[in-house]
Amino acid sequence: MAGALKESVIAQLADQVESAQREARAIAKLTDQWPDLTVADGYAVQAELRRRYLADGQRLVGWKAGLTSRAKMKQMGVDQPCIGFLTDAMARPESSAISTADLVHPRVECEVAFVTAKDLQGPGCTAEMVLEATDYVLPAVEIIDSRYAAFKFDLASVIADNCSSARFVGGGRARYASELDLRNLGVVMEKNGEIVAVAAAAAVLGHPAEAVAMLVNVLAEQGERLPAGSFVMSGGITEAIPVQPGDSVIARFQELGSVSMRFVQ
Ligand code: OOG
Ligand code: MG
Repeated sequence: MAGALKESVIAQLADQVESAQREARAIAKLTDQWPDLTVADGYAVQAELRRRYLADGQRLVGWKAGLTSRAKMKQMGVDQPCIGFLTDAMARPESSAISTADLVHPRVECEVAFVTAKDLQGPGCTAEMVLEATDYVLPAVEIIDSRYAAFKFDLASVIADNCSSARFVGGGRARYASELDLRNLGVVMEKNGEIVAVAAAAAVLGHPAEAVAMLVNVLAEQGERLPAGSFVMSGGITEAIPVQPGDSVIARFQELGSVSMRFVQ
């Protein structure tokens, strides 16, 4: 690829992000050091991270779309969505206590998650194709944690940091997408008993299945497809809310039940 960073540089950048993730330490965004870092370079770093985590025994369970709602793009000052990978090591059970000791500055966001029953392959994947391939949907909360100082980044840097992926909790009630009006599905996020965010799933690219289609098309650019049985989060519907030890969070989804968790040291 013209202008793409050398493999040795990609490996060096992956070293920086990997140690920041493993040690829960904030680092300068990669573009401070490499101002010409492109989105493609960011995905090359992310792919190297994925290769390392899988080589280390983690299992790939799915993918996430990020920066798919106006609220999120505005909050983060980025104007395009991104994708990231999810492994079993990031999953936490519903209603559990989640430690923040191994996170830098966690934030929570409500998302609609899809579980696929058929392979999806881009380019040209559409929301209709996603819905056709979907087994069921369920509510999820993603705990994101940028490894960049002050949670500030640009698109290439956040992609290299696996789109801020850290933890995720799926739960509530699984439902067939065909039985729901996913566009108008409302969500309410409560922290310590107070409502901190309210929105409808249409905030995600007009329909959350559009976000999954986008994800499949980005995977295709990397020569990959989304295999049947994947768990896919479609992106924060509301802005992300910071959490600290002692906080309890409940995300209530219309038709899909709720997902709760608390945070401990
Ligand atoms: C990037 C991750 C965004 C979402 O759902 O929008 C994301 C970030 O905001 O740190 O996961
Ligand atoms: Mg998210």
